[in-house]
Amino acid sequence: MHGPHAARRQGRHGTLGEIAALQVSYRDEPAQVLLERTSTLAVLSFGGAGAPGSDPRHLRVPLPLLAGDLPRECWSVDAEVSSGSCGELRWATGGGWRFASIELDEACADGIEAASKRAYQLLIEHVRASPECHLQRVWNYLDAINAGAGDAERYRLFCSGRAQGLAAHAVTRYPAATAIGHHGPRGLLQVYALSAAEPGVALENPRQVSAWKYPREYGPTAPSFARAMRLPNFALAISGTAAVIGHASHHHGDVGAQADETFANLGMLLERSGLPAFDAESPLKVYVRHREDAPAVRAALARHLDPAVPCVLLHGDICRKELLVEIDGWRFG
Ligand code: 3EB
Repeated sequence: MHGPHAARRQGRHGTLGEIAALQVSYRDEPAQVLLERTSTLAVLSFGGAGAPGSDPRHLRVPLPLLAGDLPRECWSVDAEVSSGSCGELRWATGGGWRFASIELDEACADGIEAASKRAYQLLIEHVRASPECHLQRVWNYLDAINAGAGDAERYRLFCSGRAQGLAAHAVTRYPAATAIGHHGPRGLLQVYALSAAEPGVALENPRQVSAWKYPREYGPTAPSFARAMRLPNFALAISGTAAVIGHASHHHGDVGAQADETFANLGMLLERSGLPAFDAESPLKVYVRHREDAPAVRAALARHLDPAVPCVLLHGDICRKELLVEIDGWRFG
């Protein structure tokens, strides 16, 4: 076995023998070319255009790129990958890692709350029954995320459904997560996840109240996620991070200042993990609410990041109306 992260497997304790190296990168190759490789665990094609692929490893994410960035994210493992599907759930596994995705049509699932509950029940059921039974990281994309007033806001309903789905399986150790609004097909709920054969270690941010402890003003059900997850290969999987200090959103109407605050939050997560700054092996996804904010966001990235850090800017809505930018990503190495 070889690859840049291979040495990690000899790691700090003896239980990591089955976890192969995992790499995540943004790519220009057609999905077909990436999927030909048996080491490819997942391919996420941004923009969502085209027919759904037949390969369970391929997911079309309905968030458009904001010009110029590489159109696909590829997860590859230092192992042979197998894949399949079972109803609405599609999966791939190799090297102690598992990619699982579910797409539901809310119209067939009695609305966003019921659809979210169902997605999480199916996801947890599948992951728990597999050798890669430790859920590490989940992405959630739903449309019209900020539609609905007060507690009827769709994001809040999503949070309630997610919590019910997790509670149905008595999940109390939350994964790292992202929840973003898409402008794609109406009623499409997309949930995809990474799980592993070994547990990760969840990490919180001392600058922020833990999401599951958010006060009542943000909705009847606090969001069920950890700020980051130290994966069993010691990489850090970072949740969607925005300009939230304590539990409050800061810098209303100022996307540049929100991006700066987001980097302060990201910096704290790195510091708490004992990890150096983001580098060429730290792919980041930057979600931007308004297309016209892209230049200001790029300027903020240039202020905070080494130019070697791989970034993609995606057009998507952040789960609180006043938040204009959110960043998630990985720090390997
Ligand atoms: C925040 O800090 C911003 O509901 O899964 C970030 C990451 C946010 C994940 C989720 C929400 C979620 O609360 C919003």
